[in-house]
Amino acid sequence: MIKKLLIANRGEIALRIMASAKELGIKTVIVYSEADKNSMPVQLADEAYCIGPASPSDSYLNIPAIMTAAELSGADAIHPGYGFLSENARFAEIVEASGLVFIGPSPKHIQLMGNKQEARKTMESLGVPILPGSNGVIKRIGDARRTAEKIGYPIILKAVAGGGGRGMRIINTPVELEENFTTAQREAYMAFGSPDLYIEKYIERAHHVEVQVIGDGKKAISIGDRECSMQRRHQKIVEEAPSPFISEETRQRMLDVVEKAATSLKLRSLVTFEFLVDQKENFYFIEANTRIQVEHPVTELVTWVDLIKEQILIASGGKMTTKKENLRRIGHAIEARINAEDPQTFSPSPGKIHFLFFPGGNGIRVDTAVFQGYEIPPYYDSMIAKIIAYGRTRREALRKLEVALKHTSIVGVKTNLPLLLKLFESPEFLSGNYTTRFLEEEFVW
Ligand code: MV4
Repeated sequence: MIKKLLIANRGEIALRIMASAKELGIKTVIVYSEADKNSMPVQLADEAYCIGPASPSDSYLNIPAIMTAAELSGADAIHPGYGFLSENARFAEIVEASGLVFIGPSPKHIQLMGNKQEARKTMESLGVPILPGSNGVIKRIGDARRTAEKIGYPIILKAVAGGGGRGMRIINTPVELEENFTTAQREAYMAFGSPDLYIEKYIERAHHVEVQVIGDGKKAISIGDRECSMQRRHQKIVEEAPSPFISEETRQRMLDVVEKAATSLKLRSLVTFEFLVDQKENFYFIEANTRIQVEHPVTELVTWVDLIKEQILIASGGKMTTKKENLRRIGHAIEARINAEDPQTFSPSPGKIHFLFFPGGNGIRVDTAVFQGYEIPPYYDSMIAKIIAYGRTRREALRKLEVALKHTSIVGVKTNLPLLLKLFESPEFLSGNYTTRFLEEEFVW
């Protein structure tokens, strides 16, 4: 059993991990940057180690500093949270080579899913539908031309080492392909250290639906789906469980095909499988994430599975406490991400929080690490809280969420609260049939 857990992250997810660890009687160690010395995770952890200056590359991505803190503290496991080192296979390897437990999938699985073309090929071989596209890595423009002619325009160029929407280019014509291919390779090389690209048929009006898998290395279970189409520049702002768009029949087919593939792969810990779903409810695997995700609470609320606790128990060598026979999905959950940003321009709005209030109430969960008097540092992402509502129906969850947002008060920094409230009045959101284009291209307020 794990006795002492080092949390290599910050903010709300550091607190969320700490809560499950403490519930299990595990001591907690936090590592923090100079900019986070007055943070809530530092206050609440049993031990805290400063690992460097504010810049992520000097602290939360600084593997030697984190490993030193692990050694000094006597921690026997590391949880990476999301972002930072969470999907770094080399980090997972180093942790394991040091005799510590890495809380997450095996380094091999992190590596496999980090190569988006390998992941695509692997899923296809396991019977998961993928979009028409390249069979391997596209190295030369000639291969790109041939693939594009075969599958037809529009196509999308993606970086093999990319993911999460970074380094993608939509290509509508052969001329655009000629104009963009080399630049896309160069950009991929600059951003991800590899110029390798792959091609997929581009689907225009898609839903982004993902499936949460939990596995113990022997058996994997699909525990539920999430609708994640409400996003801007690949930052999700609202997530729901279950997806209000897909039918029960589509959902069941998606969960089943993912569960079979994940079991074949002998996945351990948590993995999320992302799909694009078109208007006819055809679904296509696009990528898999080998970390706990920001939006995990909506799945926790409808399934009653404590995802972090499961991660810790599985990593401790125990088995999943989740049993497929006992798994239930009841009701509906909606999460709104509160960002410290200008709601018009979306530019970050760091600074001091002079007054802060979050409501509670039936079916309301608030995951946050901010408090009155806290100064939001400018070095990290702008998400400062997640308000999640749970109800028997989507309507009920939405009403509860609207009331909770209206009762929220954050003074001192700009937030996206006004945008969220307007969004929840829009007919498109109310209908549940909104695509990834909605927030960026269709919503006016
Ligand atoms: C796509 C796509 C359409 N066709 N792939 C975005 C997140 C990343 N995981 C994959 N993403 C997409 N992949 C194919 N073949 C549409 C998206 C997409 C998107 C693309 C451009 C601009 C905004 C977008 C928002 C969500 C999803």
